Amino acid sequence: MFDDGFSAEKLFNQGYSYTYDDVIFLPGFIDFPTDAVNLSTKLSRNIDLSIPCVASPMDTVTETSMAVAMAALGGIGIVHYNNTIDQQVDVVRFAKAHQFPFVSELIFVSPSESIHCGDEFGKSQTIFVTETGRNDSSLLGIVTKSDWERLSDSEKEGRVSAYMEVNPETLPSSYNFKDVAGCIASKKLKFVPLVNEDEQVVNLVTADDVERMNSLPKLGLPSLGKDGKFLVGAAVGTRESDKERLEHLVKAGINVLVIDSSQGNSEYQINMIKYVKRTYPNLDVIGGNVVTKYQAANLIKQDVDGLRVGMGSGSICTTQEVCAVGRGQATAVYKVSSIAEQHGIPVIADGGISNSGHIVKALSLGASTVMMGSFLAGSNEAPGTYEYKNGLRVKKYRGMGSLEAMTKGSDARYLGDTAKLKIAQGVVGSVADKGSVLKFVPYTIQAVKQGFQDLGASSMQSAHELLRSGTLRLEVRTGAAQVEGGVHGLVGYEKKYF
Ligand code: NAD
Ligand code: CPR
Repeated sequence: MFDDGFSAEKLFNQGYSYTYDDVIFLPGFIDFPTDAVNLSTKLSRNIDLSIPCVASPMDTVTETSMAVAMAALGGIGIVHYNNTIDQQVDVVRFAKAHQFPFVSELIFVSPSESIHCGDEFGKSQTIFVTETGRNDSSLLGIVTKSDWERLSDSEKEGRVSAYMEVNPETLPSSYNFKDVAGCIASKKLKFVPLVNEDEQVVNLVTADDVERMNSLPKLGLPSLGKDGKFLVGAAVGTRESDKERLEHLVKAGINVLVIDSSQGNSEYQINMIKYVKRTYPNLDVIGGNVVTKYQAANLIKQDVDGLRVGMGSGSICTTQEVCAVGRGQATAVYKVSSIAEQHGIPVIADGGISNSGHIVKALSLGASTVMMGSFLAGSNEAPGTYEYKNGLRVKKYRGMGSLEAMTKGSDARYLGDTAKLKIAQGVVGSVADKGSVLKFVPYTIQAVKQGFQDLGASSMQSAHELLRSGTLRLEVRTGAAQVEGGVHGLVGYEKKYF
């Protein structure tokens, strides 16, 4: 081998804490096309994914739409727990009831209710009528906004049962996208509700959805469980009350559990892992967060099925500033994966991903997946609505330990039930509109494949072999090298990736 660059082992043992941007890989040898790169991977010991992407358990990132879209893409979403048990369970149930990535807002009323104004129709322009006024009973009728607008004022005052359309056209929720699209086209429908075997509405597909879907890149292999339903993960904390939450999540069918903490090497987490392993031996448990070999070893001893790596690397994070603990993410991923790999435990590189190059770096430094917050938060599928800030269309994105998120629901979890002094470890901000994850994630994955090809890695396994054998060579970039590595010296430019 030529004496050029450094092996990861040498580079990461010099006393520096490196971030993704600090390091750069030297190219390898290409003997396969980009499309031959296989990025299928493991989230945890028993959960396989066809793309290495995970949506973070944050309340501005992962609820139903995101969980469904990520699973449809071949990744996975981890549903956050900054809400009531019922709300988290509903998100999981609802996500698992989907066959493909359309998640219209579903609005229900009971037959005796009235509709007072057009805003009640929400974005989907349709209201479903069921006996209970919720999605847990069978469909009795529907009211569309356009039909409702044609009613006289006195009719609008009346009960919906007086004017709802009964026996609307529906399709079974087991239909695949092609079947649904075919029915919408052949019957010239504007929309069609999809119902389960109990006649409960689980999805609404519009003609616009079909058109949008047809314009997106073709989806690869979705993430499905043995029951043929989308894989969905959920996060819980390490409090006593999280055991009850977990019981309901398991009943709702979660496929994997993430135990959520910024510092996972604690007796609280170890006790929780022991409890989960004892109570739900078939459920994969991901522990974390950790950034050192010592932390990782303690969780590995408890037989975790995956490790989540990152402390202070998140875009909304102030942990390193407030608490003076953490680690540069490139170093953290390399160090933890060095020990996790010896035990066959996949590593999730969590936080600090802002472009496809960061994903290439995380995976080549030993991670099996990346967990993303800000990268996904500006998408159509993230919770919340778009607003305008300085002429830019943005969505809110906040840290789970920001004052705002803590006030919303996690006070007890974060501060101790009686704590009076709130110390935030994150901020509230916003991120630019990125469109649908169904569009930009496939492009991102294609870019990651190009990075792998440049390195000479045709799969996750071969990337990890290049790393461990010392064939992967890398260097630290000086400040000037980082400037040179970005666009520079132009008066103005527009950055478009696809
Ligand atoms: P946490 O629940 O792990 O810890 C909050 C506090 O509660 C800590 O002081 C902890 O020691 C304590 N605690 C936990 N379980 C306990 C128990 N059973 N009994 C008594 N005390 C207990 O949450 P966190 O680490 O503060 O993180 C909050 C959220 O913010 C999470 O979603 C986390 O992912 C996110 N966060 C992440 C990072 C990061 O760098 N990755 C940093 C800060 C916050
Ligand atoms: P980005 O993808 O936005 O860089 O980081 C997302 C990750 O940040 C989350 O998956 C989580 O680990 C971490 N995180 C969430 N809330 C946080 C707060 Cl308040 N502080 C520090 N890190 C946080």
